[in-house]
Amino acid sequence: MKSEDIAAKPVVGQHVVAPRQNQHQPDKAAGLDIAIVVPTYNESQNVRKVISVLSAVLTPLRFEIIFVDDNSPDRTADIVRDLASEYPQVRCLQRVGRRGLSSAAIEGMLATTAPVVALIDGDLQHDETALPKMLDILYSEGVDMVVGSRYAEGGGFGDWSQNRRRLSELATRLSKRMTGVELTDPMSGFFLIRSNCLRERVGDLTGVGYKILLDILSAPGGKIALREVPYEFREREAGESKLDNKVILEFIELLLARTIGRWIPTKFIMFAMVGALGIVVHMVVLTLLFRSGFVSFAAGQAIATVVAMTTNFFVNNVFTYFDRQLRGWQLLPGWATFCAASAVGAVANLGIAVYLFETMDTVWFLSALGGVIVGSAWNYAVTALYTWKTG
Ligand SMILES: Nc1nc2c(ncn2[C@@H]2O[C@H](COP(=O)(O)OP(=O)(O)OP(=O)(O)O)[C@@H](O)[C@H]2O)c(=O)[nH]1
Ligand SMILES: [Mg+2]
Repeated sequence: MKSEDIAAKPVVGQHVVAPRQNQHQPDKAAGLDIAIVVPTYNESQNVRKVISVLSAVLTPLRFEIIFVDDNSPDRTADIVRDLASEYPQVRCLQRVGRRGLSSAAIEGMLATTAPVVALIDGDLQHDETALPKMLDILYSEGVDMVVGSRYAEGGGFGDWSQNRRRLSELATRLSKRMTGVELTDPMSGFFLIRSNCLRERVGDLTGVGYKILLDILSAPGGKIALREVPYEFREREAGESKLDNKVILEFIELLLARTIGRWIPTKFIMFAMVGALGIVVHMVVLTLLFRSGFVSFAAGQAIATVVAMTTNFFVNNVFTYFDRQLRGWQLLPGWATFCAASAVGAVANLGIAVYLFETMDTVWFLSALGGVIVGSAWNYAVTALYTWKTG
């Protein structure tokens, strides 16, 4: 690459943080200029074209293309390996027994010795023709990262439906506000980064979910000097989207991890949110049964407790533990251990609250709060270990 050419080029996008000094030259010692990481899950129909378009735009450079495939049932990994005989720059990292776009991206980016690594989707939605320009900007501006942005002037979302567009805008606003990341498109999955910058912060990444860029930029360890370049998001070439409810829950988990999760485990926060819902369920059921005169207070309280525990179990199963959801027959022992743990938790709650109130002379609401916190922590710890077996 000729730096005199790139220095003359206009910078596209937004200047977020001051660039590093003395970072204007590619690493001469490295054998490669750039590695392109392509996470794939069931992209067998797209990989040939991905390789061919990437090779066409990158050819003057020394590059490798690393596919990180999570053992796709459509045998994407086998097809990638076959294509490597035509394209020697192709590598295949096949992960077995694991899923996840962010973690695949991280492992792919760590697998190369190239000084710069780019991330691009395997369904041809990202504009690969922007890559040489992005690499030019990285060196000419001396920044650590160049991000493709759909929100920057000149970028766009192609044929996205109104609903998907609105959801993306909401998630973008939420993530900017919660993490303080200053970027027009923190949800972008298309960027390039200096490998050493990634390696410096890899220990602080959560690796959760789809939003690897947000994960990197919200990690502790100082701001990253970056530029944004606009690009137009394209239609998926072939195959199916992997976006589902799980992606939304993983996004919530990442945002929690980067905010309140610095002090309290994210799963505990989600568990406590469900616990608060359980109190509402309990009170509604008790009101309906007791106030309407159907049953005695004791019977109403007992029924409300069982209903609230059962609701909490099912909501925790799809919300807090969406990533290790119990299904089919597993639900029965899951429900039983959850109820048993909650019963002991209730006794602990009562014991602590009464002890604080009567023996320690604590104000009534602090005594009650103490009981609730100890009971919830117990419920969380025991159900994590026995119901959802996270130990
Ligand atoms: N290795 C790996 N790759 C994944 C996983 N989930 C998605 N991908 C890949 O990540 C890229 C982005 O996923 P998509 O499902 O296309 O997500 P999207 O582009 O945000 O959504 P669409 O616009 O609906 O396509 C694609 O190349 C997928 O094959 C996963 O669990 N593991
Ligand atoms: Mg896609």
